[in-house]
Amino acid sequence: MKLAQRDRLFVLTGAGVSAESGLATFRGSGGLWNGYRVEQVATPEAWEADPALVWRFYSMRRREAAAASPNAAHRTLARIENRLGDRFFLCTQNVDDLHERAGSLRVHHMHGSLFQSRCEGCPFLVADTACYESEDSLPRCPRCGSSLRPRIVWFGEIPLDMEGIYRRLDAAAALLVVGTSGSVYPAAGFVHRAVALGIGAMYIGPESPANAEAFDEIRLGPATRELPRLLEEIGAG
Ligand code: BJW
Repeated sequence: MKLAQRDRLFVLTGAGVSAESGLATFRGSGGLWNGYRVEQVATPEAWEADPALVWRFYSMRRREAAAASPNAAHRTLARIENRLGDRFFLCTQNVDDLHERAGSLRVHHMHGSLFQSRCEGCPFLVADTACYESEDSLPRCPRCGSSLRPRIVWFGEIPLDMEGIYRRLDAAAALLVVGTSGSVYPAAGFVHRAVALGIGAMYIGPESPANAEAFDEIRLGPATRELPRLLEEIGAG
């Protein structure tokens, strides 16, 4: 991947980028939680049926993410951003904060943030690192009294700021996708949009994603190995 002096880079990351920090991916082995698939706990229907179960799931995720550290893949993306400045944009499907802790500044969490909660009845949004483990400890909105839920985009909900995402993608000269199965939309469709606009697209990860056919180049390998190699190649202008 070569970038000319004014070229912009759009990066999309998924669970694979945090795998080497010890955080489980969704669809790999170990991707189950207490026998539940992600589709069973990451939906508005699950929340409606059993908020305590959903909060236990996200409480566990908060604990695990807080205990994890950024890895060489997160750090390399921060170094690429450091070289490119505002020609760099990182859109992550991940809800952990490892990109920020590695030093990335221009990060957009399209599927929400693990360490935020929001009210389901009013616009109240709050930073929240607490764990809610039992039925009688579930949090309520201090403004209107409705239930507070994790600020996560579940299946059937619209990812955050799609307009801003597409504006950044359309302005890019290259799309780099790292560590995602290419099976969850709309993120899985970014590469098709890039192809239609003539934007070069590269994938990095240990196995081919479901949308592999759309990429110009696929580099098979763990992100902690392949991203530092890529950094050496990028002429950041
Ligand atoms: C490594 C590695 C290493 C391992 N180095 N790599 C039918 C057709 C098309 C679409 C739909 C459909 N039916 C329903 C839909 C829509 C639906 C969808 O896509 N469903 C599919 C299951 C078919 N999507 C939605 O509902 C979305 N909303 C939507 O579409 O709204 C409509 C709309 C959109 C746009 C504009 C207007 C309207 C919402 C999706 C929300 C996803 N939410 C989740 C859970 C919440 C977050 C959380 O709890 O963390 O987000 S699901 C889960 O999947 C999570 C992830 O962000 C997301 C993607 O997962 P990811 O990153 O791909 O992880 P894995 O585990 O699948 O893959 C890991 C990868 O890492 C693998 O490839 C490994 O090889 C790799 N890897 N080690 C690099 N060391």
